[in-house]
Amino acid sequence: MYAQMVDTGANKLRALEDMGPEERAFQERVDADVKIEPKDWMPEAYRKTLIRQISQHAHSEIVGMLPEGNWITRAPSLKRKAILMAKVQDEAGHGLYLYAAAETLGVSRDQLVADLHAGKAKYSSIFNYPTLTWADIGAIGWLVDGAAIMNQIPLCRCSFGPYSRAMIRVCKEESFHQRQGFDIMMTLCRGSAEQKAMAQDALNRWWWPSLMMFGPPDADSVHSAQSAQWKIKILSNDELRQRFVDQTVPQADYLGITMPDPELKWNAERGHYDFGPIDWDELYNVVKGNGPCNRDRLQTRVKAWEEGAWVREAALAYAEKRAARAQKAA
Ligand code: BYC
Repeated sequence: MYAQMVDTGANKLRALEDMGPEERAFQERVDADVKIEPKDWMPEAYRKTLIRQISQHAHSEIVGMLPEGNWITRAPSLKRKAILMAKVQDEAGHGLYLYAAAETLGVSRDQLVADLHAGKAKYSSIFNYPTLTWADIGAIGWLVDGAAIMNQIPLCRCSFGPYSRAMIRVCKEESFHQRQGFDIMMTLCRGSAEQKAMAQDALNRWWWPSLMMFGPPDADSVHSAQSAQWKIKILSNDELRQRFVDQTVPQADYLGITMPDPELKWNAERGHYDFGPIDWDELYNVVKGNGPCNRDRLQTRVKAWEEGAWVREAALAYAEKRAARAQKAA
């Protein structure tokens, strides 16, 4: 599969015969689907790529709590409030597994968090859009968690053991998240004309940004070819995006709402939906920090970190006290 990416990708890959003995042995293990574990030899670039991707993924989970967190106090019933609280809490857990997986590569969580707060680290573009109505919470679960699962299922088979294992649990939880989002959309679409219009409006605003979550087109994806050779990426950005469109359009039909894309059409010859052009300038602009909520998201994270300093200090003091007591008793 990565031969296909080499044709379109920006990077040239190294052939096995050009590698030194350690690198060749590493690549042969990857090719044989043997997991790479933290203490195994690995190329420095593989380690750096994983730290980049896993930490961006962790930051996405943490920043991703904010758009939905905004609606916990405004959820329309106690049941919806409890469900949303549990979902947002799950996202925090995903962030923690992922920071822990990144730490196995020799980077500290404090450093990763400091980079996020300094605006140096990326996180998924999607979380820089506002949640204007309750229907947005439905659209996030249905589309954003749906896109996330599409991307994360192949990551369960990626070559790095701690990342692949974290993804298995994350995917199980994400599938509940996706269903709760679809359930919200379903309730709205079966409700009053006004509620259905809210669901349509949320779809209109979240559809294109959800397609952007899969990253730039393969031809412009700088990391794809190398990540495919290392089996960090099992499917390309465009393949995953197409699968997501094919899976989601019938779900919108079932809900009785329409994707905001006049060019969307089933192509019987390809066996896939054709869809209109994506505004890549919008993605690059949001990733550069100019999305509708980038500044607000970072400020909120930094404030939460500063205001939580006393909790971290107390937890550390307690752990030290317990360790000292245990040592004395021993
Ligand atoms: N947004 O060469 P490419 C969730 C960057 S959270 C921002 O294709 P790669 C949830 C990319 O990082 C789930 N940046 O890169 C949580 C790279 O920049 P750098 C989030 C993007 O890594 C709460 C550059 O563009 N999922 O489910 O091969 C509530 C070139 O791209 C984006 C993950 O994080 C973007 N959309 O492929 C609800 C999945 N796209 O690093 C839900 C893990 C691209 O060179 N990550 N960039 O400065 C991946 O699978 C891959 O990193 C990507 C990009 C497919 C995203």
